[in-house]
Amino acid sequence: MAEQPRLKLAVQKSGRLTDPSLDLLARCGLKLSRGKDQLLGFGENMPLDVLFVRDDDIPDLVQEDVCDLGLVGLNVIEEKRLELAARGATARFEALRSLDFGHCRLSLAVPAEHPYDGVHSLQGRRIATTYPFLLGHFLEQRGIEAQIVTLSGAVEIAPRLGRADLICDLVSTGSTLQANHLREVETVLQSHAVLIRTPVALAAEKRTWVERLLLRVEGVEQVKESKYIMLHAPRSALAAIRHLLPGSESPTVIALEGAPDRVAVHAVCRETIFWETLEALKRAGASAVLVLPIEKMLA
Ligand code: PRT
Ligand code: ZN
Repeated sequence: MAEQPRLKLAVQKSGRLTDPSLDLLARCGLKLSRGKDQLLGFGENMPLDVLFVRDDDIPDLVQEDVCDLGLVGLNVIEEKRLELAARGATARFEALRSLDFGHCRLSLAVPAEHPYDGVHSLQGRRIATTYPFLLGHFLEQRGIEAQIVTLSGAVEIAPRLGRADLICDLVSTGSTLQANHLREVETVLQSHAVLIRTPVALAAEKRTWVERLLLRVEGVEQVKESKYIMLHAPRSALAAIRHLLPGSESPTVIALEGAPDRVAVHAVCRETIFWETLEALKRAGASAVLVLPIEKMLA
């Protein structure tokens, strides 16, 4: 029998996206066997292998069809897209889905004591970055001419070293900026991880597995915030209670044996349930309220 074709997915080898990427795959049911320092992880229960690489290499590996899929930051693919466009080429990888991890923003930041009153203050300045194309595009769209100083890292110390007047770098908590006495002034790009795919048509078996994976990713992302809530309530309070349940479309209402005016309400809530919501439910007449985590969900 012919061997089943295996999908190859590129994941960052060691960095901020590694753990959340592997966590997502594990939640999608993938069991990966990987020897220490091995570049390739073997999917034991799915025809899917994981290639561990530097995040910057992922867009090329996917558009050159070395890998079928990749998990990478939007910042990396958008920079790549602009870099290719500058050379008259077109990016050939395709974004399949945004993911709920790797959140950060590419921002401009000025030394804390530096005055700033709008993008025109950037005119003629030297800006250090590892994202020259995204920054160039941002400036060009606003008609600003500035000098882009392209660095390969340690951007945040460039102003102190006199290499630039300000910086354009990724920010998540803002603590790096704060530690370097820099003040965030503009957002160039809001970023998060993205699942990308090859431009090449996939064989039917591979396509089926990509679709299954996407459905599972969907399920994993949905259950993150979702909870299952169960409660008892007087039938007369149903309208008020339905109104209070966050992000639930049609709760199940069940009659309670021996209590004709009371019902049990079960609902999937697709938003976080706060203590305030539970208190409001109680005030509306609910009792025996239970909130349960949901492990898996398939729409
Ligand atoms: O070795 P390799 O090339 O694979 O890794 P890398 O060093 O290029 O990437 P890595 O692991 O730092 O980041 C991988 C991806 O994570 C990025 O491309 C983003 O999509 C995403 N991401 C999310 C971030 C951050 N948050 C982030 N905070 N990437 C980098 N940072 C850096 C930022 O450059 C700055 O130095 O963290 C610092 C700021 O963080 P805060 O929390 O102090 O604001
Ligand atoms: Zn990198």
